Amino acid sequence: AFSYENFYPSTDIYARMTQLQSQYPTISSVSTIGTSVEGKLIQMMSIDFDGVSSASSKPIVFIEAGIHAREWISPASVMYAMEQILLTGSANSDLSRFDWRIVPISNPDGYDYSHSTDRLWRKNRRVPSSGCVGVDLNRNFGYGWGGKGATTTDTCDETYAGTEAFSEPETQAIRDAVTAVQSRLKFYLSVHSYSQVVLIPYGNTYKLPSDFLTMKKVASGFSASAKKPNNRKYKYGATAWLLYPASGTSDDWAKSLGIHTSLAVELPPKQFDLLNSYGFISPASDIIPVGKEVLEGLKGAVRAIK
Ligand code: 0X9
Ligand code: ZN
Repeated sequence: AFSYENFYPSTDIYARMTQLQSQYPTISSVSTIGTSVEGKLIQMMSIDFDGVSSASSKPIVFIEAGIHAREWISPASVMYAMEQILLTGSANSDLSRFDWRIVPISNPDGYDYSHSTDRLWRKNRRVPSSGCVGVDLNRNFGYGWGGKGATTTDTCDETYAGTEAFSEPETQAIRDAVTAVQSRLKFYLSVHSYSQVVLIPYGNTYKLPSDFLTMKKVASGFSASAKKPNNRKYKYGATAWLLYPASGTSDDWAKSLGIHTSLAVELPPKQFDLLNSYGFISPASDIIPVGKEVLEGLKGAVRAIK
């Protein structure tokens, strides 16, 4: 049976999403937003607090998780937060002020490959005509594609950006699901591990956007609330300064649509944390504590969005 004491491959997570949908039929729906390189479904949970069949005009939060295969804590903690939003959202005015679109496994081929074969796999499973397998999906989006912190020449690079922007079916799926709700989209969150930081666009430049301080308030709201469950502090700041420059990322592309706030969060552990030096290999005992941080962080973030 599914629990938050283990990590699971995509089929089990999708089964759980279907089960949750049947438990909350009035407010939830599961849809297929695309198909991976290997033909796996990319599934999205929609939570519409006014009811699935009403024409809601609520603002939308879009959460994309699991775009990097090895970052297992991302799908797991986002599934935990999703369940809590379904269970408690109707009675929570921070959560129910928004409708939610949640893609827990944005890279199902890579994710399952990291379960079956190579625990530290990052990219998707694109097989090129020559060279190495895999495109970094978080370099394949159509804003600043191929710029700083990405490579377009070496297919073997861990940040290989693909042959062109949106060359991959997985990024096309996210793109189309996001643009379908663009007019209502207020907040986009890309969930990664690890570093324990909240990153503010844009990642492809050291220059700050004119509304940086507006987004910084949302990042600060996430950080302050995420600290509540376990007293873990998430630093927040401009991506290129706090982490490193990266181009063609999902959060940059989402922000470029003109939405209020787009952020990327890197879940625990911190970098250079000697007590928790497991890096990408999160223990399953982290799922519930980190899941609570994601849930509380989201509440704090949306409270800062007016
Ligand atoms: O490099 C990445 O894609 C992300 N870090 S990770 O270790 N999870 O691979 C950071 C992406 C942050 N977003 C932007 N740079 N815009
Ligand atoms: Zn990542």
